[in-house]
Amino acid sequence: AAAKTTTSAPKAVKATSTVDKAQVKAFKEQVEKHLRTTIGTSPEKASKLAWWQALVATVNEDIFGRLTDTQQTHAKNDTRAVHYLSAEFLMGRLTINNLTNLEKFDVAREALKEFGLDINDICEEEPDMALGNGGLGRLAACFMDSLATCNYPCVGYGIHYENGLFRQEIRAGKQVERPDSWREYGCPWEVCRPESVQNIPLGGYVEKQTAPDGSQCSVWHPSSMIKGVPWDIPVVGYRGSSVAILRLWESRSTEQFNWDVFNAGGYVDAQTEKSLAETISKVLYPNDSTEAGKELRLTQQYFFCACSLRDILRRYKRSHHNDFSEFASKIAIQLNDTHPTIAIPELMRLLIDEEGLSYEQAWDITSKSFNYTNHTLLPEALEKWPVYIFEKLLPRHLELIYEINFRFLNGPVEAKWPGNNEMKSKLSIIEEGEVRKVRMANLCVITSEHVNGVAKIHSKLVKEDLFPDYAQLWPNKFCNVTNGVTPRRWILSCNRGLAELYNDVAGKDWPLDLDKCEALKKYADKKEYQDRFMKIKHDNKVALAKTIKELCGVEVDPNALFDVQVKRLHEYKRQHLNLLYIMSLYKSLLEDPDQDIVPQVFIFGAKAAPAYTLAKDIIFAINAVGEKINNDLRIKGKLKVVFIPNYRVSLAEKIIPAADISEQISTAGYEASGTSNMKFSMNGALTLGTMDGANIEIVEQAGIENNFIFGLSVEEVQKLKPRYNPWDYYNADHDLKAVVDWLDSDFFTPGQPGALSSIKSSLLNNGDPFLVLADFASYKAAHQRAQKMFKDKAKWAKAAMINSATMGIFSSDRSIKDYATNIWTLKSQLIKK
Ligand code: OX2
Repeated sequence: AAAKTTTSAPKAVKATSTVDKAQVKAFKEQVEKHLRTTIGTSPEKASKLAWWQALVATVNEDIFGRLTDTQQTHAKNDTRAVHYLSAEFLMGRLTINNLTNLEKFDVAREALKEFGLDINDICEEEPDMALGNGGLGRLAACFMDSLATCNYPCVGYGIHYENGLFRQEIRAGKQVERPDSWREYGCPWEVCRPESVQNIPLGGYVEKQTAPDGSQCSVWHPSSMIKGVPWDIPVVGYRGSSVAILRLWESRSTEQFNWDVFNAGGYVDAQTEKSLAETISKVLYPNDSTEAGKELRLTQQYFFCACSLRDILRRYKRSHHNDFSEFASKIAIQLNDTHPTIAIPELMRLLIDEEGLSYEQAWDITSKSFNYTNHTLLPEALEKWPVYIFEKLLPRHLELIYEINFRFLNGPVEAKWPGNNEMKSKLSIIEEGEVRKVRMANLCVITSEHVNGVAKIHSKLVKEDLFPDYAQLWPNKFCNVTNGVTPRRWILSCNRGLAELYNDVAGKDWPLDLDKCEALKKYADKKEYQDRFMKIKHDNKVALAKTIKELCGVEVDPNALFDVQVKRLHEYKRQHLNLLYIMSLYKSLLEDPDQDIVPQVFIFGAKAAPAYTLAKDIIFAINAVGEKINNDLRIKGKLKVVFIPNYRVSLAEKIIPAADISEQISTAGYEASGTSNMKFSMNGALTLGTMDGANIEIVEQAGIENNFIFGLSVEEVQKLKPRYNPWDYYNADHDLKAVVDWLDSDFFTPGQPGALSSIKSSLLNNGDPFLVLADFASYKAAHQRAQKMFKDKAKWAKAAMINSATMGIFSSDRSIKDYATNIWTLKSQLIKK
């Protein structure tokens, strides 16, 4: 029956939500109280920053009560808990998310309105907590939200970087990196916990001692001590269920001043020592999917793992004293990629050297406690640390790694492949060569109970291509947990219009059970619902157009198709494939300015690792091409290209709800999962993408007919790669040749011929491993299909609605429940108030 004729069917027309007046009044009073007594100002004088601080103080009153309840319940029940170790947590802003999860957003908005303030405007004062690079760090943040929401006992452990990911400025089209001091004026969400400070040894040497019974033991004499200071950030679950803790470690010197040096007149030297210790948590390494390979980076990793493990042990011993027999049944540790691998030998060391357990007992506990998530197959991302760095920083850990390796090679490997030295050297934790190296991923696989990839296809490749020999030894160790994203941040908080639509068609519980959104599917053919859905999209596009005007100075038309690619800049993600297509579209418009094409806005956002020259060249090229196109009157505004500087979580929240097309165009087999692909689909964008990562599972849900799939499959890529000759494609396709050659001219860079040549060269010389030219023709065809569909408004609306409605499985609640059931054997705990 049509929605109109059925009385029980929800209305497609927007309902106005009502907010309880008494609650608004109470909230208003609380904010004013904090403004006066916490911040020390008044409504008449307060700056926006002060208002924001007062708002946070108000929210914190709620949060800390619930935090205490959560911790008391867990302590009383002595629950098993998961400890999520991650070098990155990309939290973004917390205010709107916390208000949303406490179901106080509407109340807060109305309360601030009565002071004449716009809540969104006030919340713009909050700096992003950008303690991560991209997908891996944001995944950890979504997981914290889901762990709290689903009431799983947990702690997130990471590094309290003084500087998060650099702030990107674009000057004359080029990326310039600036420091990001996100807590320069303090962060009101975090609480320092001096009572849980840890001291971490570093450097020095190992002394062999012989015990009275003749057995050998090792004594580590470290050369320095670093203090680890914990900062806690509470993470509120949806509807305030439980409050999880994210504990981030800051490094400090153990002595404020080295008094001996100071007294001897060495004031400056004393300060140097202090600043060396503080360097450890100073800055996040800005590499995404590439290892840094720097001594300081290993020190960072060890520092936060050592602090976290002591914290875990301290808490365990509070209820179990020195009896470690229950350790593995109480503690699960998840390694978010190989960055925290050093926690493995550190736990061994703590159990053997400090708690007096035997090697066998320690190994039994350690190998039952750890699990490892792999996030990439890129060889340049697989961490390998030179043995000489270990000798210098962590000599005792190196000794333990050798021992683990020796027992592994002479145990399981020898049993399976007797006398096979080739297999031993392949599976060894140590890579032989001019510089001997420790392969961190091997140590993870050997130790962990479970090893998982992050999307079906990726997990298959992890098992079959990356670790095939380990999979023969332990076939059941390998599993899949497809990534997910939190619908609280990625729909409810960032797309209020869509959230209301779902409230109307699916009831109010969809943020806790995203499968409920499927209810929208049955209205996907109904004009009034299509209109409402596309009106929401249009409003979001109007808002984004305003942001683009502010940030890029470019006028864009909200009626145009918004085609978006936002993610870290990397050759495998192929922003340059997108650019080649834009150039070919521009070229065809120049040849025939009157052709009937859909007006399009191509939107980019991307940071490049500062040392990744080609990635920076691609940013420059996008800006140069955009500059030319946006100012070319001949094409009558049919095409716009914008590069939004300093892409980050808070920008994603504005961009994603406004996208019509989501560009997910990695070379098949390279993007482990992708997570923005899920956010885009949830918000009603159609995916223009390859059969890679989670795109495959997205299309499985939403239907291939509602998306634009193109390009070589994983198998085709694997087959083509060894014989790929880019010149064949270049010579065979006129249009392609013309745009590639355009890069050599000074057409886009007047007076600077060759300024974009590095891109051409990367595509043609040395055989481009990302096969950009091989996918060009099919990419172009996909765009043509998209344009055609966009002209059919009803068809597009239906496809967009189906995409949004079918993303239930990509809620990070589902991912976390998969981890809890299949990997952690963890039960949720209802919190008593
Ligand atoms: C990213 C992967 O590149 C991305 O595909 C995935 O969605 C994300 O992790 C979360 O799993 N650094 N970042 C990643 O891997 C590494 C290493």
